[in-house]
This record gives sequence, C-alpha cells and structure tokens, in this order.
Amino acid sequence: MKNILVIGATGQIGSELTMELRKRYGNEHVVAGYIPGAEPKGILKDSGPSEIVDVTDRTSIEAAVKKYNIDAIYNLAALLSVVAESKPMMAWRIGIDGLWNVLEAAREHGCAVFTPSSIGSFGAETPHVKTPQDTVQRPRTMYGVTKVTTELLSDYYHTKYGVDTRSVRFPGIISNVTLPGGGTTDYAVEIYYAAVKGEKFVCPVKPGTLMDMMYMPDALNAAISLMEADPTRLKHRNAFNIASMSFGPETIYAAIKKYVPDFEMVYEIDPLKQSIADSWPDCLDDTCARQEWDWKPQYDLDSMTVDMLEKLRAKLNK
Ligand code: AKB
Repeated sequence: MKNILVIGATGQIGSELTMELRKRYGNEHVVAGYIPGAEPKGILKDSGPSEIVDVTDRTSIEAAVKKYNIDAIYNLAALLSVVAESKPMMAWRIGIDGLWNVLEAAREHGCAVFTPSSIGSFGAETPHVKTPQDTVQRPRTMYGVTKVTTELLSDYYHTKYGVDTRSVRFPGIISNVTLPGGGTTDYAVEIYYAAVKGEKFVCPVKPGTLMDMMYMPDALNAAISLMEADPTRLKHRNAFNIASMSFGPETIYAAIKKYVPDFEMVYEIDPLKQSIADSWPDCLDDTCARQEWDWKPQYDLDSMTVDMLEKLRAKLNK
C-alpha cells in the first residue's frame, strides 16, 4: 500500500485509523476523506492531506483517487444500528449505494478496499455462542441488512472483477478519542465517561446482555493487518469474525468499579437497543481470522479499563 484514502475519516473509527495509518505509512500518504460539516480538526487536519469525499457521490471519490494516486480505500461511511432504524433509506444510500461507488472507483483504478461489517450482520436465528465464521445471517435491522449486503457485494467484486476486497465483522468498539453515534454498543463507551466525570450511569440494556466488544487499538490493528495479509492465505475475505472480549453491563460496571469504587449504575432499558442487542451474538468464534492472517488481540476488559480511565482522566482533566 502506497497511498491510502480513508472515507469517513472524522468518525469514531476513522479519526484514529487515519492517524494510525499515517504513523505506519507516512503522513502524506494517507488522505482524510470527510463530508462538509464533519471537517477534520487539530492533529487530524494538520498532520496530512484531507479532501471532501462523499461516499454517495462517485465523482468525489474518483477525484480523490486520481489526485492522490490512491491504491487502497478504507471505506468507513455508515450509519450505526440504532440511527439506521430511524433512517433506513439513508442507511442504505450511504452503506450500499455508497459502497457501490467505492467498488466501482476501485475496479477502475485498481484499489484494494476495506469496508467493515459488524456483529450486526447476524440475527436472532444465528447460533449466539461461539458464532461460527460461516453461519446463518438473517438480521432484521436495516443496519444488519446493509452489513450482509456489504459482505456479499464486496465478495462479488472480488470474484467477478478481481478487486482486492477484505473485511472484518467489528464488535462494539470502545475508544477515548471520538464518541460513537447511534450504535447499540455505545453504552460501553459512555459508561467510562460517566465514571470519570463522577456521574451515575444509566444503562440502556439489561444485565446479562452479552455482546462482543473490542478496544480501539486492537480494532485498528485488525483492519490494517488484514489489509497487509498474504492474499494466498485468505480462504475468506468479506468478512472475518474477530473477537477479544464479551461482557454484559454488570461485568463492565464491576471492572470500572474496581478502580472507581463509588461509581454507580442504574438500569433504564431502551426497548430498541435491547431488542437489537438480543438479536446479536453473545460471542464470536474468530478461529478463521487467527488461522488465515494471525489475528491476535492485545487487550482484555481489565487492561482496556485501566487504559480508558487513564486516557479519559487526562482528556477531561479529572
Ligand atoms: C453498533 O452498535 O451499531 C455498532 C456495531 C456493533 O456495529 N457499534
């Protein structure tokens, strides 16, 4: 990979992925693609090139690809699961019409493409414990529908046109830089902010609601390692199960309380979030990722909690 375009570079994953890619490949080789209203700021803006790239506008993608001689695209434009339920057509337009634009630009200009899938690509009929790599995918959310379609369309472009498409199924991503917006797993980020601010946390899902989660450094490493993996070893492409930790709200609360003893949490269930969470797996089996490209996470719940609390205390001056 020589020149990389990140579409959605100011979002939760994009803002940190862009910086990590710049660290690894050189600042000038990684272009931050953003839409008006979500301009890059601070170090993200100052450390390298940025360009308006709207995933729903193919000409803006092609212009950036040509201008910077791009050979790999990380396509992170998407609406998260909860917000996609209130804007299903927009979720499709960004997730799928947008993906089509990216894949066409990639086909024409010889780019590799990473477009994340999610644990949301599974549904109620999927085996929930140690969910296999290849299994039932019948989600009933618009987010899930777009993620399954993302996987299929990306595989189609690989087999039909030879476009080098690769992807992982991200769990809930926990980070301390940019907040997620409108996901089912957002509570696992918000709980840390509440703990550091000294606020009582109101949890939107019931105790015992297990979902896969991952600390941002492992998520970034997964995306970049997969894109660098030897293609001859890849039996799968779109998309690999990856996993590092799975917990319910009572477990993350206990992990935080160990370091913030007077932290309090109450439950106020959000029926939409609860029903989406109930339809998702408890924990994925990531054997194929481990075998085909040596996936190995670094963080568990405790080491993530220590790091999150330290980083957020510094960020929030607490
Ligand atoms: C969401 O909750 O919508 C996302 C996801 C798990 O894909 N964080």
